[in-house]
Amino acid sequence: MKEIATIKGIVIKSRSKEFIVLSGGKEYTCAARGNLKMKDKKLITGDKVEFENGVITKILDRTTCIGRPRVANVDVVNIVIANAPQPDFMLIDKMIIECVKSNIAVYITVNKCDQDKTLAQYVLDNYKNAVDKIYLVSAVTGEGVQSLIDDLREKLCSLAGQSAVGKTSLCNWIFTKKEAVNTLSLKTERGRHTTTSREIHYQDDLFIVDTPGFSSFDIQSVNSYDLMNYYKDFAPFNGKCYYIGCMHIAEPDCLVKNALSSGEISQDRYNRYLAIYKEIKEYEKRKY
Ligand SMILES: Nc1nc2c(ncn2[C@@H]2O[C@H](COP(=O)(O)OP(=O)(O)OP(=O)(O)O)[C@@H](O)[C@H]2O)c(=O)[nH]1
Ligand SMILES: [Mg+2]
Ligand SMILES: [Zn+2]
Repeated sequence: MKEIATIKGIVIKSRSKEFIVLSGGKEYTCAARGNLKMKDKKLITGDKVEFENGVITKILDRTTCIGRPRVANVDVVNIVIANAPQPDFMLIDKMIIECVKSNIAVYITVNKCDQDKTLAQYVLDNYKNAVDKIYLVSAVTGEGVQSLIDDLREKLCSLAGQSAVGKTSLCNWIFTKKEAVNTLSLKTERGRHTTTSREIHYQDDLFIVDTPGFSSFDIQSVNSYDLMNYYKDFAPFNGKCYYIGCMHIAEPDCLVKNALSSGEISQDRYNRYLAIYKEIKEYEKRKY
């Protein structure tokens, strides 16, 4: 009897009922065994799998997985922002919270720096202690992209962010050195070629997932009393305020609030912390 070899690989994209699995540098088109299509353990891009004869038989345990972008085993989430469309910093802060909570490294890449540099300065001033790395790039001129590439080697990186910030353009530049050609629709501020699926692009030791843009983010799984722990910029102060268990809200002698006046913590980031805290509190009130 002929033996069937089980091979391990990673799902790089899916289309309807087909999954493309990368293994040993080759791509295999596979179907999934019925029980791998159930809602709670549905196969997604980034999943490491076992397959045999074109059928995926097993999903290996995921190291990481956040709700948005929904990609498994990501090492780095790279939040892409641009001067247009205007950044939604509440959305960005929520993404950072979710990544820190899930132990995923988080970078911010300010794209379209060929157009404008004020956003770049804002991000450097307000996010230097909040995320792991910040890159200032242009997917049109290619400026700044090489240092991003150098930091992404041997990691699975998922791009994330609002529609039309240039995630696909950045991918195009990284993998083909060709600039983006599609134009921004003025009416919707969305690219005309808006991405609809999550796909891993790869070359040598670079693995980057292009994802569809989004404009809302759910952090209902975060507890209000844990929230401060997902702010890396608060880390030097957490647990050191006058009140044991200070959440840096209305408590007196709070080191985080003191750090606002010295500029060590960004006032804007802190204001959004209060707003997000309030949102979570309201959600918790409705729930219990
Ligand atoms: N000036 C300038 N325009 C850019 C740059 N990067 C992207 N664009 C333009 O921005 C628009 C949107 O780019 P996309 O790459 O489609 O954006 P996206 O983030 O993939 O959008 P979704 O797939 O909808 O999430 C296009 O018109 C691009 O040509 C850049 O660095 N500079
Ligand atoms: Mg896109
Ligand atoms: Zn405090």
